[in-house]
Amino acid sequence: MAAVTADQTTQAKAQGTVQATAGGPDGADGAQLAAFDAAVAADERIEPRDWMPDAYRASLVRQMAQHAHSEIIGMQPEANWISRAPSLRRKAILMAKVQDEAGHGLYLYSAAETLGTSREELLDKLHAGRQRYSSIFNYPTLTWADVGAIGWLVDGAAITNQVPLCRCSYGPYARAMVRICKEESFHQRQGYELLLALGRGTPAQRDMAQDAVNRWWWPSLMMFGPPDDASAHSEQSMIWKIKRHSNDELRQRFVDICVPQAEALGLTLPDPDLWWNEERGHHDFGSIDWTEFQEVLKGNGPCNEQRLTQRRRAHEEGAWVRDAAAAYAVKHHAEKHTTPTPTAEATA
Ligand code: FAQ
Repeated sequence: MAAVTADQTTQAKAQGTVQATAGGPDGADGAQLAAFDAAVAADERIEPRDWMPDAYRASLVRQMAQHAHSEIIGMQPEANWISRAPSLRRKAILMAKVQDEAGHGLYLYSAAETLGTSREELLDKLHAGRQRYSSIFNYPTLTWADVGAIGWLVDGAAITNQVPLCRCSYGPYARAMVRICKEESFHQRQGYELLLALGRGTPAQRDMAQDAVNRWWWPSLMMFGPPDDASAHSEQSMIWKIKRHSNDELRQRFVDICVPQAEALGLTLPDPDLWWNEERGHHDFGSIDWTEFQEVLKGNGPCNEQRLTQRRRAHEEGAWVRDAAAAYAVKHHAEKHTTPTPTAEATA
């Protein structure tokens, strides 16, 4: 965060682009808060050692944890198909994708660590059901075409949501997102290409692709979060430039992107109310079942229990790997810091 002038702060506040927080919360003096507000207003990055309001830090940890957990829980539905991929080529691609998701989790847990929260602590909260992961991963993958639908729609929704996060005000999160988005683009294309292959296949393969799209379409729209008027965090997150667009704006963007892609795939989207609104310059679409969304968030989705049970089991079964890595680190550290006994030759 570069030094800011009082003028910049005043100007930003006049434009209404910063949250003017009265007094000195979080033990900050007015100058620290003004510097933070002005840096955000000037589109500068907040870095780990910069002063930041406690609420900003907490909101970032909340969102980044939810995001990191989504990446690693999101490995499960697709991993279900690795052993049943229809060819060696498809299996290699799917394995690479699932490994990428693990990597995304690592980048995000590491980025969250820069805010003073350890990966262990976040994982404990996930396993105890005290932190969320994306609703989308509580749906089952019933056929091979679901791998294509996840790539096209779920990764597609993820990119739409995450490209603006590359401009997030918090430096480590924004930088992690640049790499993640590049990889997500590959994921989206593999899903699209998979569905294209099925769409050009036998009638049974086309039906399987259509059925997968029918099941994944609405849950994908729910990935963007509740409607703006019910989104608890959007307003403040946008003031802080953690989020750059509202949930509904991004959802609309995603629908507009998907409609021509579905046409190119020869598939339909399961929404009779979907039509081009010339006046708005966007597609109108039908109402989302927010009751279903809330039920999934409460833990009552088709796979919530299965996903958490599997995650806890994987964590327990991986304990020996963590123990071995920790023991190696201690040994390596000790070797590096032990002064070697001087040899007779060296002391001569
Ligand atoms: N599912 O006030 P808002 C991926 C929660 S990664 C579950 O609108 P916010 C890659 C929200 O956390 C997919 N919970 O919240 C991949 C909050 O709960 P809290 C994940 C949801 O933060 C592909 C409450 O509702 N992507 O797909 C959902 O401003 C294939 C109120 O909501 C990210 O996490 C939901 N759909 O906006 C991996 C991106 N929506 O904390 C593997 C980063 C909302 O009060 C395989 N996250 N909630 O208890 C974000 O951009 C935001 O956090 C939103 C929600 C947009 C998800």
